[in-house]
Amino acid sequence: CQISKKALIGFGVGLLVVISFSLSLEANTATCFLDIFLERISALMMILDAFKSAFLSKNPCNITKEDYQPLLKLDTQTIACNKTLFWSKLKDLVHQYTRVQQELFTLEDTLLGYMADHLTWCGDPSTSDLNYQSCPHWRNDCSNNPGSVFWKAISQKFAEAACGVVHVMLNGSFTEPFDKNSIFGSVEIFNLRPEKVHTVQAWVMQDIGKGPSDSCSGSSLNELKLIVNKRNMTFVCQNNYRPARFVQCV
Ligand code: 2NF
Repeated sequence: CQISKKALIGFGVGLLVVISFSLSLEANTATCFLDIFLERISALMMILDAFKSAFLSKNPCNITKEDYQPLLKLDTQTIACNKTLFWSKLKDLVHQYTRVQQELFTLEDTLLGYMADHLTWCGDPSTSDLNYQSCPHWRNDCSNNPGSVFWKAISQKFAEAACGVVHVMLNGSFTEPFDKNSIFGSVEIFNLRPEKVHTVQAWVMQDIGKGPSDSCSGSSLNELKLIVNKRNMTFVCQNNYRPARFVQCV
């Protein structure tokens, strides 16, 4: 959906909910509550300002990774080792799965990923306001649009921070579950740090009722295995990982 004033308010309210929740765990006096609340509001305002500064008043086809650096610097959230879950071509299932088992975290389970998921946004060089009319589509119009650059930048940071065993859920009902041109295949896999990540665990999930188009033994997964091994990490692959299969069946 196109970002609108409502979406921005939603973005702010969402952040406030996250802030208030963490606040409730920490503060047990009214004064402390107020201090922390004001501190978090100011953090929220800084995050919103950094987000808007990345693309407002700029050509929406000429956004760079550097435009989002101030925003990324404000994001200090970390995911524990062995808890990162990447995905490609399987958005609904992967998020149903993390909602149910709550052990692994996708990019959309982090603050920035959660806030931007499902949104489209851009600016216009002739005004300092959001463009409420139209934004370039990443596939049809231009690749350096605010959304694509944002997702690539935060995907890169998410991958660079991963450690231990990393997991990826791929769609075995596609002929190429591992797509070299996807963000997983072009950004995330190449930004894992072999000095911190020892194993890539792939789960290849087939749609219920559809035959497999590709599986762990297919050429697409073999291509992923070669990339992982070449980068000195171990590759492990499992078809239709049972805990995720149960979620698919619900
Ligand atoms: O919208 C998101 N939540 C999103 C967008 C882009 C990337 C999330 N990601 C992160 C996730 F955390 C995954 O680990 O990258 C990984 C998934 O991206 P993928 O490209 O490997 O997987 P797809 O299923 O092909 O795409 C996922 C979503 O991203 C959009 C696409 O329309 C789909 O909604 N998308 C893919 N490439 C781009 C791009 N270059 C894109 N949106 C903007 N620019």
